[in-house]
Amino acid sequence: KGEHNDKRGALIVLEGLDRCGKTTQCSRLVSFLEGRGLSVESWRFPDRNTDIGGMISSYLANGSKLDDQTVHLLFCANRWEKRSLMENKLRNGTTLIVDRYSYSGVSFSAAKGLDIQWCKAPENGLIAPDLVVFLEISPEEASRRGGYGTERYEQLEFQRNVAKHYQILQDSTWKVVDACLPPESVEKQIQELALESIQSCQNKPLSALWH
Ligand code: Z5A
Repeated sequence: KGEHNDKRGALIVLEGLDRCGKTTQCSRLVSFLEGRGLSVESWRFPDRNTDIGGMISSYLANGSKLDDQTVHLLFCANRWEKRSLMENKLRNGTTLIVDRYSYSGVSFSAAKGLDIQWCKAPENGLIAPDLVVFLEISPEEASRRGGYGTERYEQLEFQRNVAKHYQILQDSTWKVVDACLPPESVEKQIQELALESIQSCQNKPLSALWH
């Protein structure tokens, strides 16, 4: 199996409050890396294309009633159902740019009042990112951006609570980028961080959340 590890891809996750610009920056980063001839794919969680993703989507659109624990486990299961594909891609040298991951999973559920350790437990064993880019924006600033307020979690007080829990989860893989800078400047910083991570992950085996 060792030979697959020589040139593995990097797992790069973008996180942040709603409307911080993750989607914009994920697609810009993928184009940039493709332009450099790298093998790269754009992923996002929730992945709404699976059966579990469909249940999540309906919940987020206020179309179904589920208790908080159930919702938490659905989001987590949605990552687990993609875990082996994720591992294969990374081992085969494809870098994955992922819009939200377990940090969203824990921060959003803990913000509803669930115990943070309980929230982290089922995420144990998912692949640990090589780099988490946290796009920092205040909930107030985010709410002034386009399209805010249509889904279940898009309320100021709730986003403040999510922000608090994100802070608790910060670890050594995190790089914080000011999401209120012009998009081009955010983009440039993320490009540098991503290139550095793609380079340095070559010497590191894949590891698991959450030690
Ligand atoms: N959730 C959860 O509870 N548990 C989990 O495990 C996971 C997620 C994975 C849906 O996620 C919800 O699920 C989410 C968390 C929860 N709820 N909330 N809140 P989603 O990823 O499907 O949806 P989203 O977070 O709402 O993402 P989004 O709408 O795609 O927002 P975004 O990606 O961060 O931002 P954007 O679309 O790139 O940009 C937003 C606007 O800002 C847009 O008008 C841009 O033109 C503008 N923008 C972008 N960058 C800038 C800069 N630099 N300056 C000024 N304006 C900018």
